[in-house]
Amino acid sequence: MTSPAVEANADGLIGPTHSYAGLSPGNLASSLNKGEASNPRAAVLQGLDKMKRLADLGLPQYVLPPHERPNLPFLRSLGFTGSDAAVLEQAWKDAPSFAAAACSASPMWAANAATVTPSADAADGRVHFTPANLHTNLHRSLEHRQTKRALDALFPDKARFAVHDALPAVSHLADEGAANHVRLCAEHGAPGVNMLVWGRGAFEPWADAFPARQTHEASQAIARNHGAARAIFPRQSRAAIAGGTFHNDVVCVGALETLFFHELAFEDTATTKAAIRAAADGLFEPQFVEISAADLPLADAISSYLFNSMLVSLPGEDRLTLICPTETRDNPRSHAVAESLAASNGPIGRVEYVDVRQSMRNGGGPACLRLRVVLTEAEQAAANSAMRMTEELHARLSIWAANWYRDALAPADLADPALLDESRGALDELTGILELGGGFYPFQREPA
Ligand code: SUG
Repeated sequence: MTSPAVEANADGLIGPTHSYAGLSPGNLASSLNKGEASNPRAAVLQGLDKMKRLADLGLPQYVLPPHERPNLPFLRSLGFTGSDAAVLEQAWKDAPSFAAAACSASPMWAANAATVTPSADAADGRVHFTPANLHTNLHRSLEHRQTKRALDALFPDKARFAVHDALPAVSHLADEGAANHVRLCAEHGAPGVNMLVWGRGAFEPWADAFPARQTHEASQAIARNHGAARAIFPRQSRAAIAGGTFHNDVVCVGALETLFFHELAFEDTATTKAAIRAAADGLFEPQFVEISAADLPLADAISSYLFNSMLVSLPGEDRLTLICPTETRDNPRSHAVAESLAASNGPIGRVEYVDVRQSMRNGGGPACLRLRVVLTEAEQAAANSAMRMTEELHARLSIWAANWYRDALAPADLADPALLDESRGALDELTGILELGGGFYPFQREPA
């Protein structure tokens, strides 16, 4: 039986240490912009405006709080001791790469927070989440415990929500979360097809220049743990990874019956389509919108992030809306593809653009910033309402950000102990605003 449900979004609120540290090999924007000064205040406001835009369009929108950065517990675990300022100073002197990793605001990219299975597809009828271990990159591997805490705060009702631990943090089970998951269905509350896309096998030798961040076995383990029905496991194309496609969501996005993707997204497109059709048999007819490399070379797809868009079904509209980054509009080829979609009679009826430039310069487009969570009305009612974006929360967080966030951050500023104090001050206030509960952040807890 189908229960009415919507696809809600939970976006990562961008943290006060947002910076360009070149931490992600294979993510071309991250490498290209290494060492540039950032603007954390503009970044968080861009993210907040995107959240409000989606809420205004009628989709439930939630806020996932930033993590504590610089990550002092991580630096202390490496043997740095003394006052917080002394730890920071020594770490930057003796282990600058670890210090940089400890400062990254990367939890903003909530598409990598977890893989989600809606209750309509889960064997036990609950919504399942597995925080991604993000094993491939040091800075991102520091996220999953706090991510679990945030998901527990947002979805506290254990009768309706199951928040698992991340998979064991080993290369064999490297997992990047929902960035490699696409769900297709007739309507959100109906049974869906779960595509879990992977880049390499757990025991496959991998000597390519850029890492494959998701293993087949990690995807399979998540589907098993969630009791996910109709799970299929297409392989990401090696050529796409070599070209800078560090997650499948850089070249592919889906919603309802529609899969919108680049010709080079999958290792074997024909087999992938056949697997989707077979899994969808009797439920819905999949619609494939495939863009050829002749119309849009892979390099343009990656630099403009056409596919890292949010493909959403808006209340009262028959066709889907594609919410692209402004970089898509600025790239003539991507812009032409986007506009021709809207002009056609296909499943995508409208294209809109959002400015998330601060995040884009680290390889994070509109789709990277959000975790999709299909929720029934009862599940929405069971979520933490203080974390739901409203007109009031948007206003309050905009003022909060203006009070706490810097409007310029050079790489050397990450070592400034005053930034640690500002960051903790901001997070302490946020804990109250979002009703996250006592001891949500490590700095709020008694030392062990
Ligand atoms: O994991 N960038 C992120 C971007 C994640 C985008 N997410 C999705 N495609 N879903 C990453 O590569 C760069 C940080 C730096 O270089 O400072 C970074 O972590």
